[in-house]
Amino acid sequence: MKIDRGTAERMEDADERSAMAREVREGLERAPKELPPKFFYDHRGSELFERITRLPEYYPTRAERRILVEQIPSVIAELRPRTLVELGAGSGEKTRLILDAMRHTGTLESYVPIDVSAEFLEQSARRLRTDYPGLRVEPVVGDFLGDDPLPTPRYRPAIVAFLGSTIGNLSTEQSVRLLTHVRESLAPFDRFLLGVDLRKDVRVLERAYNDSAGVTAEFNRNMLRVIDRELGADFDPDAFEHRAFYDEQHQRIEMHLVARGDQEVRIPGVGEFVIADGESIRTEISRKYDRRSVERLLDAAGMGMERWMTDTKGWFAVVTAVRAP
Ligand code: SAH
Ligand code: AVI
Repeated sequence: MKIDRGTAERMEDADERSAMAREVREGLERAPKELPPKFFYDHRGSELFERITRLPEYYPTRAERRILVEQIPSVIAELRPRTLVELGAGSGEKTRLILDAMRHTGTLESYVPIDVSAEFLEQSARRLRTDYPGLRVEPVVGDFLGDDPLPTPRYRPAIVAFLGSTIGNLSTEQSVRLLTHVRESLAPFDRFLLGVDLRKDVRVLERAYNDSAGVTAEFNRNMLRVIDRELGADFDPDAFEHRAFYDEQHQRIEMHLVARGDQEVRIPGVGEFVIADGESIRTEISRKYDRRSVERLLDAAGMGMERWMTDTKGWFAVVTAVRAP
């Protein structure tokens, strides 16, 4: 992970590209084919995600925001944190509710947003520096699934936040590994703040990933545009159909890109691939949780849940957790 005390920078382009080439090759050689969701997020992908958060069908952002508005002031008043570290920060819009509460208690000193979307991260960091004079904003461009430990908070107590149910986009192994890194970064008075989307009526879930304006479909196809640009591949994104459905057995949404007609794709330095008519590439899973499954996950990473906070419909939860003794 690359720490930049001032401006976010891209990783060395060559390193970044060869890591991407390896992951794309592995994913397309797998049966069924699968690509990691982090490849959605170039600047356009981050903007498309922001549009998703405002769609009438996509309830998670609004539900989480409501919980934070109502509950975060008391959490912050109790913990009096000086640093906020945030995984997959994105635009940092909801984060402002936490920063405002920290400013209100007079403890706000440092904010460390971590994200793969370099340009977008820097843009939101600039806005935050303007809006929170005196706040140290220290963005880190990088993959939170990498081997590096998470950045050490400059001032404690600290909160490490992972909002938006981005955890749901990870496999169980990836989640436990990442949360173990989170636990290792926590001191006894620090807290982990996690946002998770909850299980609910399948129709509500499926609508959220199949919006009528087609923004989620564009977000999904954006992954192929990113691979075309970064690796010189020749995917035709419009030759792939967006498909999203709820898998009851695994309690998760799956998002796929389904080939319309046989697709032959050349990726320089990676290989040539045929995606047959009707064959799909899985681009994302989005797990849905209940209280027990979150407790189990935290427990597996050596953390214990403290607070469980939900919206009135019980559609989303924000939890605080502490390092187990
Ligand atoms: N936290 C925001 C954004 C969620 S979108 C919210 O709740 O609205 C998911 C964010 O995680 C994006 O900004 C994306 O760029 C980032 N992201 C996805 N995979 C990542 C990875 N492996 N490492 C670092 N950031 C990642
Ligand atoms: C970022 N992540 C939690 C979103 C989700 O709901 O799984 C990404 C997303 N995919 C389609 N719509 C939104």
